[in-house]
Amino acid sequence: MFSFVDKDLHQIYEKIQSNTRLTFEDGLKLFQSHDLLGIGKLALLVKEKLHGSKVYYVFNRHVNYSNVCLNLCKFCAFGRPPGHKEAYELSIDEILQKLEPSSGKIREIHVVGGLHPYLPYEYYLNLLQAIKTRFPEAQIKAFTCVEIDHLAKISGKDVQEVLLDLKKAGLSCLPGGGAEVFSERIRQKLCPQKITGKRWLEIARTAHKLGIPSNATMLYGHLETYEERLEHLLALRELQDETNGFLCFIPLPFLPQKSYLRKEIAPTTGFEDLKMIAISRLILDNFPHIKAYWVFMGIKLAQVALHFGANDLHGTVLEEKISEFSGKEENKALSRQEIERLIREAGFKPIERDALYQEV
Ligand code: V47
Repeated sequence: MFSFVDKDLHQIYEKIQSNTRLTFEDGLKLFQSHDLLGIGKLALLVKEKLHGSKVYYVFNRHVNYSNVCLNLCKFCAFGRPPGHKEAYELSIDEILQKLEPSSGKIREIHVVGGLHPYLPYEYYLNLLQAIKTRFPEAQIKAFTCVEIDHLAKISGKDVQEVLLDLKKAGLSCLPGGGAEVFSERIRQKLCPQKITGKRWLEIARTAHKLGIPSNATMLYGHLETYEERLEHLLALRELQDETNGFLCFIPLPFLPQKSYLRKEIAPTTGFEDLKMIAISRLILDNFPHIKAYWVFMGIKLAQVALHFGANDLHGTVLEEKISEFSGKEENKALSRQEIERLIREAGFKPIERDALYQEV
């Protein structure tokens, strides 16, 4: 029997022991509690039930093909309007060259960018085909639901047709970006041009029904309330009940340093980041994996998060432009040895995976 500083956590412990689903109210109690170690203990219990001592990572690379974006969300320091002096778009050859230097077999290539007004539909299909031809062993995780909506617009096709075209060109799964917080109130304030939360969920549903799994994220630590975080998590849990197509959930701490909001919003604290990981593990009982994304969280805190419910440390990376533009002073890459050491020193067993969480 566990003992908790916050006595309210006993009830939640009992629910977890009896596999009773946590409610919105339970989630609120968890967010309002300061018993971080108690919440962490609960999340670790769930994680160990699901994965024993395994912690996953992937030998991967990121490709941010362009920062030109029509949406220009207030939280994003990466996007630039068309014609801006810092705007860029990479040719397919440039992308292949960037992926070339590799000290191991790349298993996942993560491709995302802004909503570019002029790149033609064929660019995206040719990009997938070219990557797949050059790196046949790598699975391609590309284009968030927001980009899929954009591709439907520029091609005049519906979302289902676009997803089938992309799948044929080599797509394995979708990354979890663009979800932000589903709350309309927040979207109106931070990203009024972006697709709604409802549309994001609808596109994820369509992908899952076509056999394309996806990840999900939540951007937290800006203007949202705990209630809005919970609504977001519960909407994901509900869709997962229906499709079982989500692989992984990734809470993304807002990095305000270079965004429009830097003067209004302070960065999240380590306490809040660990709580967010743990509560995600507890509420999302039907999600197989919770990722501690070291690129945004920082390597040291991501390692500690493995004791707070996270069972995935993402990957080796090399270059990732969203965090770089956002001012995150972090390593750009981790070697396989470094990732494995972080996992082992935390007391877990490192398991290399592919984009679909198959062990390699
Ligand atoms: O959708 C943008 C976020 C996301 C900022 O699926 C910011 O495995 C913090 O989704 N501060 C893209 N966050 C990243 C993403 C992701 C990352 C790693 C793994 C996976 C996966 C997905 O980054 C965007 C947005 O929510 N973002 N700007 C910022 N200043």
